[in-house]
Amino acid sequence: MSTVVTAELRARFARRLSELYGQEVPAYNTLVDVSHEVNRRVLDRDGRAAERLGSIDRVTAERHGAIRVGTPEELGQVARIFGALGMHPTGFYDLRDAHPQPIPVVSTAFRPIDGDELARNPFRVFTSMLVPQDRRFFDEDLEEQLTRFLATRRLFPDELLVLADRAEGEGELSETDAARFLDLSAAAFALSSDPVDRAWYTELERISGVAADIGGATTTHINHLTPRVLDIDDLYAGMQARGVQMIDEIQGPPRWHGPDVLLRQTSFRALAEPRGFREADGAITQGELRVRFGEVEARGIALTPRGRGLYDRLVADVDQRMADAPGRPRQEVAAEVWTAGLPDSEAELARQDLAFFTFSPAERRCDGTEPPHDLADLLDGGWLVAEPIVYEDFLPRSAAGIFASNLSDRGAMDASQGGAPRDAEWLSEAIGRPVRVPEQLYAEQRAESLVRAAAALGMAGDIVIGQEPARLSVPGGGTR
Ligand code: OOG
Ligand code: NI
Repeated sequence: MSTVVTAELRARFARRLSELYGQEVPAYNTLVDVSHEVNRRVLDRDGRAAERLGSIDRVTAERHGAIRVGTPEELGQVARIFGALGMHPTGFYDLRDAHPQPIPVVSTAFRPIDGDELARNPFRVFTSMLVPQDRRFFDEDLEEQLTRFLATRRLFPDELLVLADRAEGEGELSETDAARFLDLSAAAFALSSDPVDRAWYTELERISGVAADIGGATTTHINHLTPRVLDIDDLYAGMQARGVQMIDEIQGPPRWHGPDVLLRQTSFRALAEPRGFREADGAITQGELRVRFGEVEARGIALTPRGRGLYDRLVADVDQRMADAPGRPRQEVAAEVWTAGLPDSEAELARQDLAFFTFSPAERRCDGTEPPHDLADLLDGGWLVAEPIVYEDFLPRSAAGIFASNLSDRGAMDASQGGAPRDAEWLSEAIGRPVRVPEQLYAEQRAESLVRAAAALGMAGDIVIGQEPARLSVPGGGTR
């Protein structure tokens, strides 16, 4: 009897969610259509260069989703379901201190972590967990009510969790079990027809629309599914031309003449969807909620900690200029700041250790000289060729911006109160699984390629980047 291995199960799950979301939110299908048109156009225009950051097959199939849960127990169950799909918690994002709009959640992303798995299917899910213990958002009374409400609900049936554990343990499921797993998991992320308690939902909404979406109902749901495009500015214009109202700006780095780095994202506002409500007198009425939206993204090269430091300084510089002289579009100011501050070629990003690449020996270089040991010298001397490593993760500020753009008001927050401390270690412990550090994953991928390259060049000893032997993982990898 044939079986379904992890990568295939992940690909099927991604397709299944895509079908589901397309039925629930038809504007998503428009977004996917326009994305495909844009990608085809870029491929025609740029030829092979269009596939520099991923094959067209990978990019066309590529999606990320987002879900939101209420407690560490729920997040632990989510981790088991995604574990079955070869998706591991990666990165820690604290959106409670996000600028300019704090959101009462901490987040991680479940994703494949090795190159082969990413190439087979890179599906990832940005997953947020409410922090009812944070006094800046919730008082003691509301924390207690939320905790009680969340403790009584079950988001995922036992049968699903048992199948998930089997899939993760064995690395595969039988066709029958796989079909059942997909039915149950898709159902768990579909918009439920259970009525929402109006008074409870409204009370939470006063604090935060996100708190209401997470803690105001007995179920969870996928709240967006994001295709990847090769030209997000083209897509933005195309969606507006079709009459879809997009948020004001593209989040993340600006459009500029240099290489794409990190992640650029934009979205359209949540659409009204019919939902049942339970009124104070017990009557069930029909109403609507706006919680689910569409988002699209363009991915660039992953930055090293040094490159990320530079990126963060450029963002701060743009903020400062916008504050000093408001009125110009942010993207325009950012493009100027970028042009002045960031090297505009892959070669320079690699030489200055600002972005992550893998390296392989250049084809012909047999003039009898000894290769140097420093990476920049090896690149200058034409010993190595560099291939960019794609950024597979998220940006906290863009994430908070995406959340915020879909809230109808800013909610209430008392900054003078203490916030409950949360970090990657806390999260690892709470869900009983290691939360991977993205920069470490990229650094390992780079280091492996350098070890192979050094061997192929017959070098004794390591290739060094600046002063650091490449084998070391990044200093202060951080969890941003
Ligand atoms: C998640 C928002 C963040 C992204 O792509 O940065 C996100 C949410 O709305 O639950 O998905
Ligand atoms: Ni997203």
